[in-house]
Amino acid sequence: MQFSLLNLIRQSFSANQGWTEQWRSPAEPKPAYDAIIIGGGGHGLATAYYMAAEHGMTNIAVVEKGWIGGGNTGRNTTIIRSNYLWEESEALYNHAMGLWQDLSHALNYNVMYSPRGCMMLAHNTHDVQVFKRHVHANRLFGIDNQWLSPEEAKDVCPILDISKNMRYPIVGASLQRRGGVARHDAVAWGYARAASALGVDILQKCEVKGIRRDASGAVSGVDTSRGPISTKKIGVVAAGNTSTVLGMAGVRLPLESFPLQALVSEPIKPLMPCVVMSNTIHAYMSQSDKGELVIGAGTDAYISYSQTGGLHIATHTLDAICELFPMVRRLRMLRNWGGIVDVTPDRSPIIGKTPVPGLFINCGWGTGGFKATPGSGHVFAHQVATGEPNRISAPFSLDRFVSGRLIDEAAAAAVAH
Ligand code: FAD
Ligand code: PYC
Repeated sequence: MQFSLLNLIRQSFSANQGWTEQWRSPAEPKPAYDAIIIGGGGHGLATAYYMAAEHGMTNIAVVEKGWIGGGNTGRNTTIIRSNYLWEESEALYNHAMGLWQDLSHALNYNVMYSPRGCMMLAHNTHDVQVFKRHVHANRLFGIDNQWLSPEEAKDVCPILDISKNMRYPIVGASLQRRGGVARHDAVAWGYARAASALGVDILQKCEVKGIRRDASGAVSGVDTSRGPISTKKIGVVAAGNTSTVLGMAGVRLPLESFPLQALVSEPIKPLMPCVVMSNTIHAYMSQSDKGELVIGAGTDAYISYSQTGGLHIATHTLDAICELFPMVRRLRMLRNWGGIVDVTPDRSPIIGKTPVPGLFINCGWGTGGFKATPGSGHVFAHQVATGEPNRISAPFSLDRFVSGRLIDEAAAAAVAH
């Protein structure tokens, strides 16, 4: 091969894209699978991977209406943390945090997990009380989290403005040092390649349009845009579309859908060493390895299936960002986009059985499911493979909305719910 800069670039590009060479969607779905997972986002692909890797189920398929990672997995701002309040959530998100540590090795794919620290800013007495409560609850559970004065927060993130004459002065912050970010689409690709290597079929451009049931009412297959597929087990992991898919089996869920949006700036040299989030003013920011500042906004205030979101929400967020970090005021924004998040009444996910035998759900992650991807896939794989929840996922069953044992994490994400 001719040695030239162009060839080197080509080689390195094809090396980065190696996943396309190493797994392929089969030309046709098989007529029958032992189980299918609806939704080829990170959660669905992780579920399939763990079903194959840990439960020996390899005659399974992930059925995706678009392309893998094209939903919220490829649209989120990749913040990873486990500083939730209640023990059920601490167990779930910290299980994910544990899996993130070694995920690149486990998948043999660099998901670029970067534990650079996740800071949550307090702007008033209420924030201080809430975040200190989280710090104490987390430490009791064995999760790292610490309280910082404004000066200590600025030591960690020097571009923070901690002057006292701001509209929303910073009066303290919590910091989870193991929190951080990862490369979102690499997570989808890594799970896809590893699952495929174990025999899992990944069917892209294959939309599920109906759920078939046998005479006893149990699931017997799905109708898709590429034809019918028989199966006795279905796991639905279709964020933003869960109610539509479950509606195909006559199941109604306590979910509402909202657009959540994000934007990135033009790339600049490294200036942001950690993730900084503000619940109170609905803004958060980190810096990607490409140099772009990754900025997130709140949800729209009304239910919608739009994958954009209101412009005023992004504008408000940028006002807040400019106040928190005055030195970024002159930056231009490159792109903005939105995703549709499914939100439950207690802002915790639903993982488990449905009233239809053989039909399982994993949904309601709202604005915060990316960080959970490995843990969510791991516990849901156990649910679909064995038919029963494990110790970590059991509290998140659908029947908590009947029993009243809610897991109220309404203050869990630093964005408006
Ligand atoms: P998705 O990636 O959306 O996958 C679901 C898939 O199901 C889609 O690919 C879709 O095409 C497919 N599907 C739907 N219907 C059908 C059908 N009928 N047939 C076949 N396939 C179907 N979380 C964090 O933890 N940290 C963050 O910083 C963060 N930031 C966010 C920022 C934004 C702007 C958004 C929108 C979300 C953010 N989240 C964040 C939330 C996070 O992105 C989601 O909770 C998580 O990615 C959900 O993953 P998933 O695999 O369940 O969903
Ligand atoms: O859950 O950490 C989170 C989050 C940040 C932005 C959106 N969700």
